[in-house]
Amino acid sequence: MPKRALITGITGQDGAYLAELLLDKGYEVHGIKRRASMFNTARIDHLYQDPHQRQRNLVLHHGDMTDSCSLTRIVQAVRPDEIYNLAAQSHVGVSFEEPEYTANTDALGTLRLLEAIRMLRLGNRTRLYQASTSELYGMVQETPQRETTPFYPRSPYAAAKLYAYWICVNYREAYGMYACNGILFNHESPRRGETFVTRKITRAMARIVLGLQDCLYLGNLSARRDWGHARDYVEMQWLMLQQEEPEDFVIATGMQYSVRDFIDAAARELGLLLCWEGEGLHETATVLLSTVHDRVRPGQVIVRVDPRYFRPTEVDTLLGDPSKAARRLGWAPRTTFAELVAEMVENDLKDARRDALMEESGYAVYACKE
Ligand code: NDP
Ligand code: GDR
Repeated sequence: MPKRALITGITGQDGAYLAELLLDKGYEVHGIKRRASMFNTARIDHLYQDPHQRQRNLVLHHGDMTDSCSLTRIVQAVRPDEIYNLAAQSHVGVSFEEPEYTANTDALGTLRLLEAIRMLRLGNRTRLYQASTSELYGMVQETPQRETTPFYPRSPYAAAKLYAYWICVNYREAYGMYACNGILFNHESPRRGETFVTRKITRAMARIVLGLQDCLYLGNLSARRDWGHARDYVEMQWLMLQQEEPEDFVIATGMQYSVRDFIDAAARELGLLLCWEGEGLHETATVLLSTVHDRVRPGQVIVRVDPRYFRPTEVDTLLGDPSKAARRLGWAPRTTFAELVAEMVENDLKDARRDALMEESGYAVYACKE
């Protein structure tokens, strides 16, 4: 019998990479998608299997982390060997605007899953991976951050994820459940949501060089993050559940860059050299040299600051120490920062070229800007 996995958040960035990985490993994969007014499976459409086929190894179920009934029903029907709890309202900025919904989904949603496993007496069979986060460290108490570094959450998102972290530890200790926290630092990819800062940058800059957009507006340019590739990080999610004993692990690259560094790296990929001027709200990036794209002229301001993107409380700096994962799981990230930026830029340039072609052919293209 193939192993059976259930992925909450299968339609998200990590869910899509993890589904690919598990299918490659011969798993029967079940995923929870929520009802939306339009199709919301773009990231996994390439894995789609006709629900009318009898033999399928990818099955999607309607459910929601805010709805115990659906979660219990799905866990009961699937009886998974492994659950990967990736579903979340995962945007830190948005969590200040929707704090209650974020807590309901990210904190209580995790409790609902654990309770489903417990009530259905699946504790001996089902292993749970919880998508914990470097945001738990928030106002950092130690650098680099490791498994033992104290937490100090700085947003409703991080506070909700703190509850989820501890409820997993508690169910592990109280009921002997196999539940692990992966404390993952930021990880990105061409599948990253368009409103997270890396994707916002690569998408906007690709559109700028093709003349589809003039300027990119951002918040805190000095924030520093430890950015890895999502494809590398989902391997670690799987590896964690293959250990004899459940444990928590930090997953990171051990390298740190600022938002400004990310912009410069994306600019280089596009053949632009930028000049940074001004401070705070008045900081800008101007094109100094443009080697390949005639739509961008030297002197054009392509990055400005908009305070709308500042957060009431910010996480200024995060840098992970992945040495426990390296030692115990033999894990190391494969993709460098430069390779990550290059892959994201290439993907967004392809999309922007398609939009430019559509416009030239007389079709209106409406692209959302953050
Ligand atoms: P995404 O935002 O790309 O995906 C989130 C997924 O959760 C989507 O499938 C989304 O569905 C689903 N979802 C949201 N709310 C609900 C709900 N109420 N019920 C059911 N499903 C819901 O996140 P990532 O893939 O980037 O991250 C995966 C997990 O890892 C998240 O829990 C995130 O908080 C955590 N994490 C992410 C890091 C990162 O850098 N990417 C780092 C550390 C932790 P839909 O597609 O319909 O919106
Ligand atoms: P983060 O990612 O908050 O670290 O959470 P995000 O890309 O949103 O922000 C990173 C940093 O960039 C700054 N920033 C901006 N951010 C956004 N989104 N938009 C902007 O315009 C902008 N300008 C500057 C932010 O202030 C921040 O400092 C991500 C999510 O995936 C979480 O779910 C996950 O838990 C953590 O990573 C680890």
